[in-house]
Amino acid sequence: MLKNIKLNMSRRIRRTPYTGMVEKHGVSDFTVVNHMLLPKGFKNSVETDYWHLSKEVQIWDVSCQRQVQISGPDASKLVQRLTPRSITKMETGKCFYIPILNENAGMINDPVLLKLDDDMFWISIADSDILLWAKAYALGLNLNVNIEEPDVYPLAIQGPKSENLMIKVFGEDIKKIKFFNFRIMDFEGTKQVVARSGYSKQDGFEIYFKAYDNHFDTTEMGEKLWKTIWDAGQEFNISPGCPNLIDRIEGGLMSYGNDFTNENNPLECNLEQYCKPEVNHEYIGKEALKLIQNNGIKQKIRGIIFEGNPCSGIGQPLPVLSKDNKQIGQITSGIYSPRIKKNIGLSMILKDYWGIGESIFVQMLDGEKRRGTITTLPFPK
Ligand code: THG
Repeated sequence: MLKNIKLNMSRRIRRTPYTGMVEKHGVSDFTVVNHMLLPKGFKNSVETDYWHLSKEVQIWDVSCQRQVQISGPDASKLVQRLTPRSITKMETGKCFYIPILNENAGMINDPVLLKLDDDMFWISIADSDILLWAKAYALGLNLNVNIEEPDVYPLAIQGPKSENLMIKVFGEDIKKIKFFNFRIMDFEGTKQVVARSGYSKQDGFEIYFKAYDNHFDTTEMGEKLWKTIWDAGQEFNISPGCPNLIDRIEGGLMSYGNDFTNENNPLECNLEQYCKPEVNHEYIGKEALKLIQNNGIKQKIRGIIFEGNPCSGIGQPLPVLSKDNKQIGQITSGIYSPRIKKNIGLSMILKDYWGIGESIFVQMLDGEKRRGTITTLPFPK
């Protein structure tokens, strides 16, 4: 296993307008998502950050949530072809969580879709290259669209005090933004997309920061936004943060590439509510998904609570075993929950064993077997 070995930085690993700020705040680790840096930790432990996130407010550089902008006369036609979720009734100002499938109904992304106008969408992607996928498909279909990755750098403000902080910076209209909706808000004379959303189970917002005019330098303006929020956040005990593993797992928020891959279909990922069999529109993977919908699935993502010493986050999947020692799945994200006071994990589990309350064993990297139980997602409060 790799330990304490540095990852070399290069131009291919893109910095964000806020990277300088997170470095000043003492970032300790990064990961790379969509070829861009994502902070993974600061000075405090994941557990300290977890408690802070659940009580206060944090500022996160989630610029790696890249936008695939689809605009033009055929924009909605293309977007609809990319997902089983119907966008017929989607209004401007809405955010939709959408599965994107390949031709075998394998998941290739689980982004948030924003409708900016009837002919303008942003697909806020997880870690896979949807830009090329969408471009190739549009070329093949000869659609009249423009597809690009705009200079948009999402900044997340998460935690129960996020609303009061955002009101201080953007005004009372912040209160009018409902969950998974966005509004255009003013910052220093620029128009910014501000959504009530984020990769945590706390209240929170995402500012899809863009330095619209060419006369604004993106990094300068981004740092200004960060500093403005940071200064306003002092009275709310703001701290720098990042998507928190404990909060994410407790909340059952899945991570593409970790908890599921293109080997998995959306039903295995508990996304059936976005894959209604009765929709009329064509989309990539429809035939394959129909077969799966008719035949049923063999495995799905469940929660697991397991015993033993607090687990500090797992670097590779851990086998899940039945009572008679057969491998029945694997934990793909796991950590100790200080609230549940047990280790918890997200895991893909075979059908015969996915019943709630089923007793299982988790095999640690050193071979130790620990008792565990299958639970619902999100984890019980
Ligand atoms: N915000 C934005 N873009 C993103 C993410 C994000 N892109 C990558 C990644 N995260 C995509 N994955 C998710 C997963 C879950 C949610 C959002 C993005 C999420 N789900 C809610 C839930 O499960 O409770 C609600 C979903 C719904 O309304 O249907 O928030 O975080 N911009």
